[in-house]
Amino acid sequence: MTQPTLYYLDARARAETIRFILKLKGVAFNDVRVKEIPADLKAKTNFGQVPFYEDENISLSQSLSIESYLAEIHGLAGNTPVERALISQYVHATQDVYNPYYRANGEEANQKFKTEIAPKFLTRFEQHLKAAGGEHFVGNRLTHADISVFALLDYFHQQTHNNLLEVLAPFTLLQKFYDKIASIPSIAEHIQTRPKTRL
Ligand SMILES: N[C@@H](CCC(=O)N[C@@H](CS)C(=O)NCC(=O)O)C(=O)O
Repeated sequence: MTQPTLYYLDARARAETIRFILKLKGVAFNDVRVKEIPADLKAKTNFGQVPFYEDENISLSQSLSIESYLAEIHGLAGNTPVERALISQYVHATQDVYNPYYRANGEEANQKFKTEIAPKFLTRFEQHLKAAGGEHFVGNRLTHADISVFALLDYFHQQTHNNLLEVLAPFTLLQKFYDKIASIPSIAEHIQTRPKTRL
């Protein structure tokens, strides 16, 4: 069996949840990181963008589609339509946090992100986690929703140049949730050994 290949920039950003899922499940993969997307890679992706994922069954673009596909084949998807819908809701909500951050251009936009946008979503994430029992967002086991929110919190942890960690300070339940998943050996090892990148 050939190893899957994930193509992305040399960054965490839109690829890190995919990497976390693969690492969590012990799937060996080629983690191809490019500085710029070369023309031959652009041509073979489905929309000219990365992340782009290939295995023996599929060539897939769109980060959330790749995550959902991997969640499905590695037992992190929901068991029922309701679970699947709730997982999708949390996964999409993370994008409503990342996207304004990626687009924040200048100090004013950055401050708005840190004082309004991020706290608004983190408050809701924490409330939902508490209502669900404090361990998992959906059901009573680890799912794609947990890995997705975990990856978002991890992103905040790594944005040291912008001190995003301070934004997480009031959210003690989310911090506990982060620490628990970060201590899973395969996840901890990935965090320790992955390339240190700005984004
Ligand atoms: N919605 C897409 C967005 C992908 C995306 O914007 N990728 C950027 C890198 S982060 C890219 O490939 N940009 C090059 C381009 O669009 O030409 C996803 O989530 O995968």
